[in-house]
Amino acid sequence: AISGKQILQVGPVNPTVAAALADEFGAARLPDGPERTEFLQRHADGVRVAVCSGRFGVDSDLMRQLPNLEAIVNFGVGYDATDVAQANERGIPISNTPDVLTDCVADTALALYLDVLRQTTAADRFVRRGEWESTPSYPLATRASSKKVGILGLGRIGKAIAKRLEAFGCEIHYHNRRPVEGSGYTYQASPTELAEAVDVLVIAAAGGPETANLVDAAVLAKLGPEGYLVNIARGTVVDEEALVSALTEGRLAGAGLDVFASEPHVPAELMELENVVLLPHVGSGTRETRADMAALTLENLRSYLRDASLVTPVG
Ligand code: 8YV
Repeated sequence: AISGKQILQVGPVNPTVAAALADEFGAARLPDGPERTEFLQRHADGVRVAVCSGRFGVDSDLMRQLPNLEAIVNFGVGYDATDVAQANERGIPISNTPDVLTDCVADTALALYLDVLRQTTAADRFVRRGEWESTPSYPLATRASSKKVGILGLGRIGKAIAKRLEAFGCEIHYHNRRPVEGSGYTYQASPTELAEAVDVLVIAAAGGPETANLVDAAVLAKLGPEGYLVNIARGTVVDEEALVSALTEGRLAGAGLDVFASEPHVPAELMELENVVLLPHVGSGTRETRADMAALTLENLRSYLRDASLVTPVG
């Protein structure tokens, strides 16, 4: 049987998960900074299960230092901070938390979509600055209903976003590794073709090496000066430098961003722009969904400790 000390918490995790790891399992926590080396020298061989979250995964260096690692339990649906290739090579299964967060992440995408087109937070700032008193009307925004919207990555979250946008009368196009049978939406063969066909591009693709910089300068150019970008997936899917240039030079109408290339860093140029909505990676951030994600994370851990099976393994 696996004992508490053989479970390693990597990075900060959700408070419910952290409390269970410490109190129920007596798990160890990987220290940050200089103590990490000593900790690993002493304990690395004993680690059999790693629990991680968000941008603190089991990266290639750490995984190499854990020769007896058997499983990785990830809080969150995305696990791109973990070296999946090395895990696959070594036969180390990974679990994530799909489905339970789909609705909240899709809701966040819609919040960004509506905000960036209708300028709600920018208009709120206008009121708070007291400008309404002196300026009779706020500049006109862009219609959000009945737009052509492209979904990059028509998985669980992409479909939930598309379904919400259908209620706004939007025409849905998408690009995905493979066309999705029976979706009823228009498939575009590449991100460039998708961007060319739509008014708004919504990114819902998984992160990791396969999707890095999928939305590059060429894709943004096709979206054009009237086009908008919404990203609730991973910052790495977008060439962030190209995005910042397009926005600062007026080659894109606006962007709603929940994710960034190297969080929590947000490019300073974006802070100045009224047509950009910036969120601190809160896509799944509701009490209800985080509780469900915590429960599913712990279910995976308990299941692995019981019989070496994961409830929601990836891939
Ligand atoms: C984070 C997310 O995991 O599920 C994902 O992939 O990006 C989020 O839900 C969460 O913020 C914890 O870091």
